[in-house]
Amino acid sequence: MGDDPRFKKPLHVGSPNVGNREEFLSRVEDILDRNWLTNNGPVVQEFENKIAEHLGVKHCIAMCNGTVALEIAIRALDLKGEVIVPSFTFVATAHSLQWQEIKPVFCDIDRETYCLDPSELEKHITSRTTAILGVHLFGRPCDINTLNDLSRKHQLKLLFDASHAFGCTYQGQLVGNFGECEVFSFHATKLLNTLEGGAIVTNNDSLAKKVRLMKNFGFDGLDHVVYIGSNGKMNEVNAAMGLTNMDRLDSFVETNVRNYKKYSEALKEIPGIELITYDQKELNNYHYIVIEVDEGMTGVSRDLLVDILRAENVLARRYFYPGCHRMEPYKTFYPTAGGLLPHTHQICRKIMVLPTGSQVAKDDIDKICSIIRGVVADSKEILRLQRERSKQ
Ligand code: T4K
Repeated sequence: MGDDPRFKKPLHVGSPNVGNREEFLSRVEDILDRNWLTNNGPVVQEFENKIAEHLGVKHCIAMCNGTVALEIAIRALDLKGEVIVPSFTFVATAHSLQWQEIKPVFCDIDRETYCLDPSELEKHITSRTTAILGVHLFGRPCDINTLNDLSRKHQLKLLFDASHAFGCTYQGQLVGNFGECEVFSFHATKLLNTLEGGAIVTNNDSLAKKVRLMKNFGFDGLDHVVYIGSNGKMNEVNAAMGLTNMDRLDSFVETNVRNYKKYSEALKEIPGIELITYDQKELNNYHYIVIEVDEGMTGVSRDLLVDILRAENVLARRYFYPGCHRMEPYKTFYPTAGGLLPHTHQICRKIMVLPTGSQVAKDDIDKICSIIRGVVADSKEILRLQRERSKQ
């Protein structure tokens, strides 16, 4: 295996999907000819319209990245005090709150969906709670209806970090249409990439207007500032990459589905390895190949398996280990936050994400799965021998 030339070039999780190179370069040529590079240029406007139309949402405000988009959404919604979030997410979700001195209150996740567990949520609500920030992790949407009911009951704002869920539906409607607003990341590693980028999408006219001002320093016309603002603008080249990739979106998803089926077939016979499933009644982008490793059954820990794959040039990831509450500054600020997160702890220890996307060939998947199969078989044999020996 170590000599296989294909593995000289590592297989990454997060390898970018890039559409037609010529189309992208021609768009960049146009941008340079026009000499309009940023500040709400025509390519950004076209990209925003395309995303809004695709999602069936009234407003899309493109941003420089998902983290700044989250920060601006939180600011525009006037959130304060405490906001309930999962700990099991990329740390940017928590940072976007703490950055503005809002306390992220970590709530446990549902064992099946890995999203906020609504039945755990009410125990975290205090007089200081202003919102619920759900994350549609790995493209599997939160229990949006129940979160909606809870937010209404307790008069909280509800918004979503939809970074992983572009092209996914909840009860037949595309993610992007829920809560006060939803935030996408278009980072290079996402299904739809603009190199770096993100967006706030919303059906709320006044929120959209505020967000537009806030991402441009609060300028409402020349020399006239109405809010404290930041610089969250997407530039023209990022939008050109976004438009180019939107043209290939269907083929990216088709490849992901094909890869998912291949993994599913190749992994199904391996005891203790379980590939997460996606609801067949909904659309999903299948952008994440996530497996749970049951150490009791495989005889090998998730971490050892990650290391072995790495030694074979397969760069699997332990997303989102160890959970935000065990990272700084959260573990210092909120040392008891882990007390109510049993599912978070369990899932953090078990899961890993495997490479997929348009850079991953069918043969690569066979190789990756055969490494996993081999490791599990070997460790079972070692365990058997150890047991036999201890009986002697
Ligand atoms: N909320 C959620 C739930 C998120 O997942 C994210 C981002 C955000 C919010 C914030 O959105 P942004 O502000 O980023 O737009 C990566 C990404 O940088 C990050 O965007 C993403 N989540 C997170 C899940 O993954 P790292 O620290 O793991 O990045 P890194 O450099 O280790 O790269 C990840 C993998 O991708 C590696 O295997 C290498 C591969 N890769 C990466 C890049 C940039 C490539 O093959 N080519 C590339 O160009 O965070």
